[in-house]
Amino acid sequence: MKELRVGQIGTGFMGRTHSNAFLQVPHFFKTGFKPVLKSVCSLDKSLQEYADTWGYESIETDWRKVVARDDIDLIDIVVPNNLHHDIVIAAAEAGKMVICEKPMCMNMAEAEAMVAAVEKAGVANMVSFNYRRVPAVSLAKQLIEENRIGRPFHYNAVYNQDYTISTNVPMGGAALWRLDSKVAGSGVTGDLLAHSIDLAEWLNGPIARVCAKTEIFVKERLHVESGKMEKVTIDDACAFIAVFENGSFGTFHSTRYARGRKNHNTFELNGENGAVFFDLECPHSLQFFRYRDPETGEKTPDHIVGWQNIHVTNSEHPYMGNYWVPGTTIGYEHTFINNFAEFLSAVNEGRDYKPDMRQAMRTQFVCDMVLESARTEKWIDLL
Ligand code: SOE
Repeated sequence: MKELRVGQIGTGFMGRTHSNAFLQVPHFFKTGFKPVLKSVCSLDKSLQEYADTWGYESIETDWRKVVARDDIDLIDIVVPNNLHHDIVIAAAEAGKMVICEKPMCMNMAEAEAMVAAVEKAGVANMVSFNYRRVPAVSLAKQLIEENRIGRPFHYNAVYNQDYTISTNVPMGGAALWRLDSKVAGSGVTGDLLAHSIDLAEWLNGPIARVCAKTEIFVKERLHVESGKMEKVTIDDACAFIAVFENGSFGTFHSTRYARGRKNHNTFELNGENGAVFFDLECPHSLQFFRYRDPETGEKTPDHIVGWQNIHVTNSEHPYMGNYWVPGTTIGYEHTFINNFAEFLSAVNEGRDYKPDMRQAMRTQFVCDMVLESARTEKWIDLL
C-alpha cells in the first residue's frame, strides 16, 4: 500500500467527516492507498485538540504553508465556500491531488478557473457529493441502469431542514457561515439543492430548463462578526420546476424552515416500468415499485403489485459487502468512507473519478441558473 499524505484545511463538521473517512478507508476497502494525516490547518482555538483527536502529525495556521509542503500529496478542503477557489488553484499549481467539499465554490466564474487549474496541472480531483454513496442511492442508480424504471416521467426531490426558523439564530462565524451569502455564496440552493441536483443529473440525466422561486423569511439577523443586525441575502427557501433532456418533468424544493425536518433529503423517480423513492431519514431503505420486469417484459400480477421496501443491507448491495453481515447497518459517516474509497481506487487504477471538478461545475452552473431564474422570474435554458 502506498502512503497518501493528507493536508486538511478546515476543522469543522465536514473536517471531521473527512478525517474519519481517511482513517477508516483502509479498514474496509482495498484502494492501494493508506492515508496518513500529516497536517491540519485552521484558525480555530481548538486546532491542537482537533489534531490530537484525529491523529494529525502537525498543525498550521496558514493554508499556503500546507499547500507548499513537499511531504503532502493531497489537499483536503473543508473550509467555507468562499475559500475553495483560492485553495484549489494553489493546490493544483503545487501538483497536489484535491478533495473539495461541496458546493464547489461561489459561482461559475470561480468554477471555470478551478477546473482550468486542476486540468492544467493534471491532478486527480473530486468534489465531495457523498449522498451518491449511500448504498440505497447507489442501488437506485443500479436499478435505473438495469432499465427497471423504464422511460422516466417524473423526478421529484425535496431537501428540507429546520434549523434557521428562529429569528434569534445569528449568521456568520464558524458555525453559521452558511447563512452569510458573502461566505456561502447562496443559501439552500448551494448548500442543499446542490446535493439534489447532483443526484438528479446522476440518476436522470441533464436538466434542460429551470424556472425557480426563492424566499427569505427572516429579513435581518445578528451577524456574529460585525455584532450588528444585517440584511439576510441568502435564499432561505428555493423551489424550482425543471424539464430534463430525456423529457421527464422535475420538481425541486428546499428550505431550512420545514419544522420537524432535520436532514430530509428525498427523491422519487417515476417511470413507465417502475419507480424508486429514497428518504435519507430512512437511509437503509429504498422503496421500489416494480410494474414490469425488463428481463421478461412481464407485468407484475395485479394482486401483488405494490411498493416494496428493500432493506439495503445485503452483501450484494452497493458497498455493503465491505462492512458487516447482512441485515446490519452503516451510517452517515460511511457515505464519506465509500466516496473516498471510490476516489482512491480510481486514482490507483488510473481511472476517472466522478464527480470531479468538471462534473461538479455543471452542478454549480445549474445552481447559478436556478438563482438567476428566481431573480429574473423567467425560465432559463441550460443546454
Ligand atoms: C447543512 O446543514 C448541511 O450540513 C450541509 O452543508 C451538508 O452538505 C449536508 O449533508 C447536511 O447539512
